[in-house]
Amino acid sequence: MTCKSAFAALFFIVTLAADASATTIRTPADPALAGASLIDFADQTPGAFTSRVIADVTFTALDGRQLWIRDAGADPYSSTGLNLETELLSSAFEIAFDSPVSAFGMWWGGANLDWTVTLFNNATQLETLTFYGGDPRGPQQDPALATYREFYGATGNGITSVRFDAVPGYSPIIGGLVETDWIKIDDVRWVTAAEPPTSDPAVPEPASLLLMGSGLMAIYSRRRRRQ
Ligand SMILES: [Ca+2]
Repeated sequence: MTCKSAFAALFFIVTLAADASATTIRTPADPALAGASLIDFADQTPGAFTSRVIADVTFTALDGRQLWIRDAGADPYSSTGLNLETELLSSAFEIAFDSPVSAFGMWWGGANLDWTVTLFNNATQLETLTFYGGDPRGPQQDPALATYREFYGATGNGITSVRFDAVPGYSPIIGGLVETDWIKIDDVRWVTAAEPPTSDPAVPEPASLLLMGSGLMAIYSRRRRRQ
């Protein structure tokens, strides 16, 4: 093993240990959401706002516009009673968690557009996903098959915030190009990430892998000196 390839292998092992990629969640029954905390907005004061803290979660409009909490009455979408809405007001917003989470999810109702969903661990971007709307050709391929009451969420390695950006697109329902989207979010669920284990010998941490790596390097250079 050359010095260079030893370093490459070590880098690969450390990267592998530190990274776990995100997956999309499509049902509140997903095992990743077992024991999740829940916000159903039922105890909230209705109204428009730019930022609001509920339990350990902060909801913020990011485009200088506003979000709503309100009850639009019986509808064919996903919400029950009070819920969070963008109502053509906001094309970008953020959900931030006080403590890193391993998974989150929510009812995602009435989306016409696709939304780009970016997961962050503080300033580090973890993953970018798409929550599909009903109108553009999303995974349903046929708008007639879109339910407009989807459940969407994701798992991730220590998610501290999630940014949602509407992807402008043609809406056959609205009959033109739309840049903002009226979505209704309810029953926001999240699971606080477990503290990383400190003394589990079965799962080597990046630090111990580094030590292991430097051991390999020591053996390598001793062998080299002998030659
Ligand atoms: Ca509700």
